[in-house]
Amino acid sequence: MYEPRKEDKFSFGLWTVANRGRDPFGEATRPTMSPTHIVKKLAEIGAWGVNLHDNDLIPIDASASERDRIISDFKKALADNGLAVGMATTNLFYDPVFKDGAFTANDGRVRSYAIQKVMNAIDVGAELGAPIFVFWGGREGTEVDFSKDHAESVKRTREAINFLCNYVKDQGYNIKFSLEAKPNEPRGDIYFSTSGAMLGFIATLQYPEMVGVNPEVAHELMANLNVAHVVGQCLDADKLFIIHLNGQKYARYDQDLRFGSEDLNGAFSLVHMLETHNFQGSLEFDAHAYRTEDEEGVWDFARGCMRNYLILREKSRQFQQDAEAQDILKSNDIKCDSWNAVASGYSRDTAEKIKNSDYPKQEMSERGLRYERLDQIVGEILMGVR
Ligand code: GLT
Ligand code: MN
Repeated sequence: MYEPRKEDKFSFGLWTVANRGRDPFGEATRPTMSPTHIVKKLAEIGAWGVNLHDNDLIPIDASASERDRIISDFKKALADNGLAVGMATTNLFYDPVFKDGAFTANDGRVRSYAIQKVMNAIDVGAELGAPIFVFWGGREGTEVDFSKDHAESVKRTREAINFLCNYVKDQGYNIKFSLEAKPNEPRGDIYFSTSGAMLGFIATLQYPEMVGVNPEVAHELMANLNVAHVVGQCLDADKLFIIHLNGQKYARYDQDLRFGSEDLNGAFSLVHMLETHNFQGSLEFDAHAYRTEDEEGVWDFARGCMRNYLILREKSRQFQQDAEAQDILKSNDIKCDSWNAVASGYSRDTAEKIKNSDYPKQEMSERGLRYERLDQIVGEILMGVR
């Protein structure tokens, strides 16, 4: 029942399972893993796809012939193992040249180099059949707030994304862009700190229909937000292209823990939203194994992410079939003619009618909603006693 299948569309970044356990206070605890080995292992454990940055696969200083050889080996591994590429992206944060940002660097040459690097990465993504190309601007931001004009930074980001949308169209690629928000880390403050900020920005672009978002659990929690609510707004806007799943404790550094290992209620609410809205995009795990693990622990981690999602999906179904829980939800869903009129659009007549209506304010105020019971039911489902 909890075995991943291709149609679940689970994927992992090369950078996630290849994470070597390095942190700001300590060296790597695991050896490197080759991309082709990762592809083989991911297929073995039942993932559908793999995600990558340009430099997860191709070293930043590779020659053209090295690049071609690496891509052809990787394509062969994908074909041999029946794995898809869920998304591709550009590393615009690791190299020292991006120390003050890529599209928002004060140095126009850095901004132009970033455009060049992204176009090359888009070419790689297109060659590998990636339907989505992600932008995560880890270095776009400041520590010193008066070092940049923040309105100018937004404008420069728009100029970059508009240019790159045109590049994709010009090349005839079948690729859409997805913007990923994070409030801070590695910069003191990162621009477009939440998925909500990204949604507002997308509406100002030349081709808004080409651009969506991929909220990440940990990033929204770092901003003290509710991920299920965030996902609700993205779904409503038809902008949830993919999602980055992981685990995170509130108010900490970016932990990127195994999905479902923290905040079980939050993870349940998120899965419940995705499942009840029949989300069709890929479910991408952007997390890594604890620093204590060897390679076997990495695959335990990866299996655990998928298994936890599938368990929570099953729990969501159980909740949807729980007569008592559904009864509580139904008893709170009270239909009202005035609201039906509001929902069907404004008319002077409706406005007049509503102004002249009497609503049973006291009864509405006094009615208990039974959310205590509802939450207990879900808790018992999650704890496995119901
Ligand atoms: C980086 C970051 C992730 C982004 C990746 C895409 S890289 O590890 O923490 O959230 O999704 O650039
Ligand atoms: Mn991510």
